[in-house]
Amino acid sequence: MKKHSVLILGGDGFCGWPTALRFSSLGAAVTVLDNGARRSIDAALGTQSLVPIRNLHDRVEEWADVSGRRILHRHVDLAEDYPALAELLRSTHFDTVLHFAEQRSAPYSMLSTGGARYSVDNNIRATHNLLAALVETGSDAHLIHMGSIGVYGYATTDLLLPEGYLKIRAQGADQREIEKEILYPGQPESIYHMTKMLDQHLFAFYAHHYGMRITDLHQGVVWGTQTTETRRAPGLTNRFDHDPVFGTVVNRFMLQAIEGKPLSVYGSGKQTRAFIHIEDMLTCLTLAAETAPARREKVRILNQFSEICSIANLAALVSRVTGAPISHVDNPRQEPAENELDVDRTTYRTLGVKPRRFTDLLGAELADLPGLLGRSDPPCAPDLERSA
Ligand code: USQ
Repeated sequence: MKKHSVLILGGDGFCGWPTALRFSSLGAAVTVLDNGARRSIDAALGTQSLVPIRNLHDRVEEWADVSGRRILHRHVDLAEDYPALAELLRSTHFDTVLHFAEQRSAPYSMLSTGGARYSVDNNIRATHNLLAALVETGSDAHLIHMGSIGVYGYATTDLLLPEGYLKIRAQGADQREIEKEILYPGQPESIYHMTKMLDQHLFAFYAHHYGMRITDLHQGVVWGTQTTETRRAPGLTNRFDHDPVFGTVVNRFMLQAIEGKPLSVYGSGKQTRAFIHIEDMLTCLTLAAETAPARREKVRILNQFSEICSIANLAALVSRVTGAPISHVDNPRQEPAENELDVDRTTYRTLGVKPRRFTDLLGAELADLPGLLGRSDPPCAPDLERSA
């Protein structure tokens, strides 16, 4: 990554911040843009990260003190401030642009029509402004986008969900059967996931018409909190979302277990999801950046996860390790009550990524949590489950 110039959009968030630190520690020149939306949504919802996090300026200063490496940062809203984005791309050459700058909570997009409209307005405009600005400024950066496995949808299909593209057979004009490859016709269960599906079509258009090099990562639910770099000083700590809107299931279960509360399994817990630990996400992102597709190649779509598990089995595992009781609560989400899930991860396997499983990592993560709690304000998790 030395001499590599990387722009990280949404670099103050749960995935973006540790990514900025990882690329910086690998020697890349890192610039972060963020509009602070995660922090302001927390304030509006009356919640906050379990461990208070420093503002972006202070975080970056702390990283400079600890590592001797400087991360440049700017407050820019991609959806609203196209000129600022275009100006940055015009004035600075980037080899890689990592795009995390989207509203990322499915429940937030289900809370109200306001949440749904914000998710579409923000995510689609941010992605399209980015693509347009890359073209307008003549940038040849490799764009890596954080997508989602939920783009495929959670209906049981009996298919091994492919890496983005589905081979189909159809009747040709001359009656002969022809084979084609199409973008997988996903059926997202939330407006949030729908925005990631719409992103895919924008990417396909820009790769086809402008030869842009694009990688779209269909990632599972990320769990864990700290990474090698965020552990280096308290001021670098990553955010830990624990509320029912932004807190994701594994981290919520771990915290509930540590606090002696029952694990909140929604419905039967037969919903099945793909998961990846945050350190493994960083390994995958680094590999994705090192292996850009060629110009004029179709968008490269990679499924990024380590393990597939039902929520009930996940709860049983956390309960076995911690002794926490399990409670089945009414599911506040609109999602199938149960599903099966098989997902292809050939590319990362070929690139040598060894999936690490809950059984490998859960003990260490649970051991870390009391230390984090020691640094927290009393956790404030409003009971959004009822209103969600
Ligand atoms: N769930 C519970 N109890 C809880 C919280 C969640 O049973 O206390 C269940 C949900 O009903 C759902 C599953 O756990 O079936 C996963 O929920 P989640 O909140 O952990 O994750 P999700 O809403 O799917 O979204 C998260 C990220 C999103 C990312 C997605 C990857 O917030 O940004 O795109 O994971 S994926 O799910 O593979 O599409």
